[in-house]
Amino acid sequence: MPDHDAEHIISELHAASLASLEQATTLDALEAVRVEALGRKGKLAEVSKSFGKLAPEERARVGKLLNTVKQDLEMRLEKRQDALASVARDARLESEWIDLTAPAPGVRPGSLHPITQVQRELEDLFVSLGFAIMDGPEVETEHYNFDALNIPADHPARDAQDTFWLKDGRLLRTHTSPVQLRALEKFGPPLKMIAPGRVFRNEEVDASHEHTFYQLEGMMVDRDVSVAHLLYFMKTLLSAIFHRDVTVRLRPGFFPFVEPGFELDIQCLICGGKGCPVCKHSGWVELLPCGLVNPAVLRHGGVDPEQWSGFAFGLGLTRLAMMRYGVDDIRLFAGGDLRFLRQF
Ligand code: FA5
Repeated sequence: MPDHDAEHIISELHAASLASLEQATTLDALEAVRVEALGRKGKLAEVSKSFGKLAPEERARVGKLLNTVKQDLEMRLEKRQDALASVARDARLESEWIDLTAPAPGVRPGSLHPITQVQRELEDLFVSLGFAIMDGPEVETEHYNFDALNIPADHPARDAQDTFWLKDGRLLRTHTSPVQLRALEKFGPPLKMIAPGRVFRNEEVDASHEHTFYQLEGMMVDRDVSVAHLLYFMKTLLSAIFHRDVTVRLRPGFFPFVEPGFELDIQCLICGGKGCPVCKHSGWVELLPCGLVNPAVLRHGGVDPEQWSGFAFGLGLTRLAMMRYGVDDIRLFAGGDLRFLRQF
């Protein structure tokens, strides 16, 4: 092989290798270029094999050229490798970037219990109507829970509200009505108040009955309070909670602490009135017993019934939450099952 041929081939290999080097966009592709040009079985190695046939002075010249080309290629490969490595590093950093200030994943915000949600909505509503929010003890005396509400020891109404007694004669309150008396004694008329809270009954648990549940008591005592006032507030309450028309029925109801007394029932929203375990197959759910405060109760509270009159109601808050959210078993509320609670 004549030396100028050898020089020509080397120059061409040089140019071709530089072109492939420029085109290589990944470290792998660059490595392939290196192996092809400079590897043990690469193109330059192949050319140098044919040196044996050259005259010694030509061999020296071509050998020098070959070394220069090798060095040049090595230098450029290294540069290109650095550049590609830094691009690859940037891309990796970009893809692995995390925002250390972002809230930790996996912690989901909690939510209020559905009964608390309904209770708070009602509190907001009644506060906007000028009612005060009051509280009473869950461990009550027989006097406030029964006697002062016109339910003496031998009255059959006590059977409907069987409860848990403490050894000292006190009891777990069966309803929120004792707060009526406590409020009258403490503040006197005129008075507008609600008293949400937990109540207890010693009774068989089923789809719509718990031994521990929530009620919301309400009372307004003023001059000439009538059934018309009572109905206005009951309607306002129901439309605020359900945001839609619900079918209700009003029927006479007996409670010793009201006169006249009513039961305000709501058509069952679980079955649409067709009948189900929640409404005991009647199509109606007892929700809102109410009436005009019995003069005997006003007297017990130190209020003159000749001067003042009032209405009172005892909303079944847990049942209301059932109707509002379409919960078909009351036991779910206290069951602590997060799959249930997370829906609210
Ligand atoms: C009372 O407790 C009266 N204190 C209500 C009242 C207040 C009447 C003021 C007049 C004036 P009753 O026992 O019906 O009434 O209970 C009231 C509501 O509590 C019922 O309508 C029902 O919605 C709910 N309730 C009663 N028992 C249970 C129970 N075991 N589980 C869940 N909710 C119940």
